[in-house]
Amino acid sequence: MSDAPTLSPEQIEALADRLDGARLNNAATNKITDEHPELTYADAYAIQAALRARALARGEQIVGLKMGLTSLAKMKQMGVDSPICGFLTDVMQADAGSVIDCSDLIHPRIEPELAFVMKDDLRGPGCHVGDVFAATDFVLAALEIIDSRYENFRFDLVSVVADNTSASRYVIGGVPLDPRAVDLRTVGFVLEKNGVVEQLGAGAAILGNPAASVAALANMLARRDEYVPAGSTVLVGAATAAIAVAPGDAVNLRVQHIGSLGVAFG
Ligand code: OOG
Ligand code: MG
Repeated sequence: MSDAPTLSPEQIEALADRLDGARLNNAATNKITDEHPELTYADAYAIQAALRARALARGEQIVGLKMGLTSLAKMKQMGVDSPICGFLTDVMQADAGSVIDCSDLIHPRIEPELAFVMKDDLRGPGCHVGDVFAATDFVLAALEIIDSRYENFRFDLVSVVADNTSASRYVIGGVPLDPRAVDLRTVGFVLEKNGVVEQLGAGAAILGNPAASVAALANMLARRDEYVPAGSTVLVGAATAAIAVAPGDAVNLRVQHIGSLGVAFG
């Protein structure tokens, strides 16, 4: 796939309007490649940037970044083959122990992640796990609630990039961990819904090492002259497949060495 833009600025704005409307009205839309089969990554990240500009214009604050599709389990579940990134705003943050209102969402799924909280800027290209360890303040456990704005949660890579990688809500918690204190590759994840174990994982599922996901993020951003700013929360991508949630569900994640956090749906 070529990476040159194919859409005009007017088309990019119109598609961002459509996706933003779908997010604000909780109404799924058809995927962008249905009408624009030639959509490139450059187009898709331009649409994502237009969504970010709209969020900023209505007072949302950018608080972090997310990687997506960094594990084989996720790539298989969604039928795609490479990592992508998106942005996180303050309105996506939900408190551990809170109840998330499903009437604000289309078809939510939840997935187990780690969050790296950065103390220094992290810039690519050439960023590696050592740079990530040096720039990280601490790591927490995280649950990401994804909610594709596309019908039936079906998309291809460029469509999901345009949709800010399905970002919807996230919850962080547990005891802050120094990422150098343990081997993040063997850290275990247990995801339970309504007291039943639904998914099990280990850190190595995430690009071999969750810190490698943060390095990959900095290297991807560098291609667009962007970087991971100090103070950002970075979600590294799910260690397992995502599970569907509905009103009445309670989800709990336990991450070895970090502890547990939960969220419920109403
Ligand atoms: C795309 C977002 C993937 C992850 O952690 O892999 C993602 C999706 O599956 O809808 O956030
Ligand atoms: Mg995710």
